[in-house]
Amino acid sequence: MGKRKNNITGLSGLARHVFDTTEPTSSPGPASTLTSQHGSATKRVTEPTISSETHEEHLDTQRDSDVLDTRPKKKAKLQTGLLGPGLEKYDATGLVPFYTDASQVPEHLQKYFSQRERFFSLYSSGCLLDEEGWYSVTPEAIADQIAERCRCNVILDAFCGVGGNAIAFAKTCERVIALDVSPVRLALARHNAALYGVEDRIEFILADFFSFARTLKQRARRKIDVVFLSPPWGGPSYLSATSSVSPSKPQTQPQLARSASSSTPALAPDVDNAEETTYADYSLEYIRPVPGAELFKIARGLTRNIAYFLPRNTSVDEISRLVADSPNEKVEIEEEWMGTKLKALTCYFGGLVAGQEALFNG
Ligand code: MGP
Repeated sequence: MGKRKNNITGLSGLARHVFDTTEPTSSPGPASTLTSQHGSATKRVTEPTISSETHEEHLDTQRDSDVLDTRPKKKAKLQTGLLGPGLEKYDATGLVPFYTDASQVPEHLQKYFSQRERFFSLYSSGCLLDEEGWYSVTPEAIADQIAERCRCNVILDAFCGVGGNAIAFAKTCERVIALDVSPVRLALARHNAALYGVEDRIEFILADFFSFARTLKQRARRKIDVVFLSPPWGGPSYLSATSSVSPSKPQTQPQLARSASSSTPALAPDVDNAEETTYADYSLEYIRPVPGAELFKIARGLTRNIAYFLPRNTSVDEISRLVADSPNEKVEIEEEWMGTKLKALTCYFGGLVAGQEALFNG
């Protein structure tokens, strides 16, 4: 990936977070091992604005509990579930395989299985992932970092998947609304949240973000402080995605220089990684189910405060153009590193940007 400029209009800076990952399957270090060129965002915990009456019965959506209740033969599995006594109603054991050994894992998922404890430090206690979850879940240390930046009252996780981010948000936010269009993934997310003991802070809603956002705007009954967008990037081959918009071809060039922050954890030198394959820019057009700029616009209809989780090779020009209609607004791009590998970018907008906190309630 080429060097990312930070002098493009609308960009305030480039932060870099490095997580020590010398041991592929070891648990990520505690949050205190994170390093940043920027300080953490100010805490913004306000009084809850949601009353129990403002529930989704008015929304054009279906709660996951309705879905779970309709699943047949669930009770038979509850006795032997991974969650154990007391958590049977959240237990999704049997919906997907729980792999305990690499020999059980299909070839195409092997590289993800080897990172299982990076994804969920409690993996071995019984975390469950479906195929899409394996290749798209946010590693726990990164999810925790993003959640710290997004600390607020109510956060909407628009594409919750198997729950990696929602679980992290439950640690820093009063309330998490977690949406997904897949009843299976939603059940897995709730199962995983129960393993982490945070399921009661998350509302799992079977809904697509677009109809949910539309209904929410129409009813204006619920204030969302932050929207987190971690949409499908177009599958595991997103790095070489192509379309008529911007053809891409892998090329080789030196990897990006790493932050020299004094609190950066010591990393084992990785000679093999001195050069890494880089790819042409990823266009927001590749995002599914709607192009990324359109998705952003819908989210901004709910709040200015957006955290957008994007591929590491996303076009910085396109990111900066997202706020072209608000010329004084800055965007902050945070690089999420694990050891010597850049995993993804988190782009912060509105009051989530360091130095722009005044926009948070605006
Ligand atoms: P990756 O590049 O596919 O994995 O995804 P890895 O192991 O770095 O691959 P390698 O081939 O370079 O060794 C890196 C990270 O991006 C994953 O851990 C996920 O957090 C995230 N990610 C990957 N995909 C395909 C998606 C996606 O479609 N949507 C979202 N939201 N995140 C994704």
